[in-house]
Amino acid sequence: MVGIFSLVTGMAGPSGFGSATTAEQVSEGIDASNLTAIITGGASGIGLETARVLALRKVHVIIAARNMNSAKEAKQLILQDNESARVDIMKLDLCSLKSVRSFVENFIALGLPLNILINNAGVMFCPFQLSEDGIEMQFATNHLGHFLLTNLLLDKMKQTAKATGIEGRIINLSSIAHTYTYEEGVRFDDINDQIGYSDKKAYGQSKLANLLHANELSRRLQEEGVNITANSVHPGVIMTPLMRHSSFLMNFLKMFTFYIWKNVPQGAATTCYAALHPSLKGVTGKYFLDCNEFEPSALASNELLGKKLWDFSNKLINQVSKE
Ligand SMILES: NC(=O)c1ccc[n+]([C@@H]2O[C@H](COP(=O)([O-])OP(=O)(O)OC[C@H]3O[C@@H](n4cnc5c(N)ncnc54)[C@H](OP(=O)(O)O)[C@@H]3O)[C@@H](O)[C@H]2O)c1
Ligand SMILES: *C1O[C@H](CO)[C@@H](O)[C@H](O)[C@H]1NC(C)=O
Ligand SMILES: *[C@@H]1O[C@H](CO)[C@@H](O)[C@H](O)[C@H]1NC(C)=O
Ligand SMILES: *[C@@H]1O[C@H](CO)[C@@H](O)[C@H](O)[C@H]1NC(C)=O
Ligand SMILES: *[C@@H]1O[C@H](CO)[C@@H](O)[C@H](O)[C@H]1NC(C)=O
Repeated sequence: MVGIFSLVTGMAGPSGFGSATTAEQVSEGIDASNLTAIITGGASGIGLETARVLALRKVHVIIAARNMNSAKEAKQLILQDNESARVDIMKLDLCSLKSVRSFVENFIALGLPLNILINNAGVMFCPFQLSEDGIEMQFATNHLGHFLLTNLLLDKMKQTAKATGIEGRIINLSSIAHTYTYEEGVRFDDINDQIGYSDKKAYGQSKLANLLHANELSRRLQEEGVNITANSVHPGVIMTPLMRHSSFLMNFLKMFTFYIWKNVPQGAATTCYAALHPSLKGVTGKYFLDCNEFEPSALASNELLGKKLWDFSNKLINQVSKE
């Protein structure tokens, strides 16, 4: 209830920020000129605003996008503010494990450090569809592609954290929708079942997977004693191209729930808070909403489920790679 109250009123929470805070406000005064960040899906919506504000704080930003034309436009837009801003664009299609692997090869070849990874790209409520690897599209894009991407970039992030003494940060764009999933949380035995497919629950399942993944990764990194944190965020409810499969429903809902909707600069705030704010030093395995820590669902906090998802994801990737 407190959550809803502060969401509607924009009242700040314990962090000093709230639902009305923008990405620029949350990162004000931060000099991040020593940091390099990858933002998946950084060519539109919340990801683009995140890229713009990180670049404003002098981060070297890599926009990883599947559509290189929108990525070029995104870069132009950021350069309009400051033509010396450090922005690069690279091709990444998260629903293809092959594309994930070649993105990582190309990135490693640049010889850049990597401090921040923002797993932001996503699709929502699409009709049943299989990825080129034969995996249900929302799970493949929102979770599995990011799972492989994160694992392949982890060594680079560890090297960077060690060499620079600067904490690495991994941020997963989850969603409040993680609470609306299939009964068992993740349908390990029926991940590709078309008959029982629900476009809404499959989205919730993929967003639950994002949370479980960040939590399990956080545990593993702590165990290893690595200076990298992994957290999840719910950005708020924001009208973006994400709603393309549900624009009628969303515009209808918005008429009654306009008071909980955010604009894009507000939508990118929690991501930028998790990526840059000094008060989150050492904080890991947490879930943030409106720039404040929040309790996720019981399923999302279930360690066994997190471990099971980790093994399941690895098995899927190995299967695809053998075919
Ligand atoms: N907006 C909300 O209310 C809301 C609420 C909760 C959580 N979120 C989460 O926030 C994140 C960003 O969403 P958004 O609202 O900013 O939506 P958006 O504008 O549609 O951004 C998503 C980005 O992901 C990219 N993408 C989709 N599939 C991809 C793939 N296979 N490979 C590479 N990139 C891909 C899209 O590129 P294309 O343009 O090529 O499709 C787009 O740039 C998502 O993870 C979403 O689940 C959003
Ligand atoms: C979330 O983070 C984990 C690493 O913690 C990654 O493997 C997982 O797939 C990510 N998903 C997204 C899109 O946030
Ligand atoms: C960036 O790194 C240089 C060299 O290590 C250091 O002198 C400088 O203080 C750092 N800048 C910030 C803002 O941390
Ligand atoms: C423009 O960006 C560069 C690189 O991040 C930075 O060094 C410079 O201070 C920025 N200029 C302004 C006016 O912010
Ligand atoms: C980890 O990173 C933080 C923040 O950058 C830094 O203050 C701390 O000294 C680092 N710890 C180690 C063990 O390198």
